[in-house]
Amino acid sequence: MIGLEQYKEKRSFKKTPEPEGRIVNDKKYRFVVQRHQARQLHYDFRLEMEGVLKSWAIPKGVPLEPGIKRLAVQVEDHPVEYIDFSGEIPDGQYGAGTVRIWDRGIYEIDNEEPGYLGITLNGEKLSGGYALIHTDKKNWLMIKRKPVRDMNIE
Ligand SMILES: [Mn+2]
Repeated sequence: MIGLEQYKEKRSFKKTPEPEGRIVNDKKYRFVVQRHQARQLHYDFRLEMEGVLKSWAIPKGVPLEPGIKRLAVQVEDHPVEYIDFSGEIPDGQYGAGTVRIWDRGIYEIDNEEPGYLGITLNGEKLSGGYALIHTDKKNWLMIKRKPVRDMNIE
């Protein structure tokens, strides 16, 4: 088990010069949002995860303001190379239409539980905390989380 609880329990950081410390999560993964003008316009949100791109189609796009919920329909995992794809999918092919990269950047996982994924995005357009909440079957809701006030400032 990984954690600093035992380390912290044994020490009083007001009295010892030892570092209180925090768990360092230096793993940075990429995300992309592709604007996909297919038969129906939608935005494909993809997270680099476990060697693939976990993917959701969001008809109304990624929410930009806290509190707005957007339906995000999980679709099949895509290959990591798809993160750079921009182009025309020919008529008659699956998803025929135009794909353009709408935003890209890196993300961190803040919290992962069954049916819940809390992430922080750091892109060119999108930034801050988001949550993906599983509702049923392939349906998830994507919500921009409200900024958390810095607890250390008094
Ligand atoms: Mn698509």
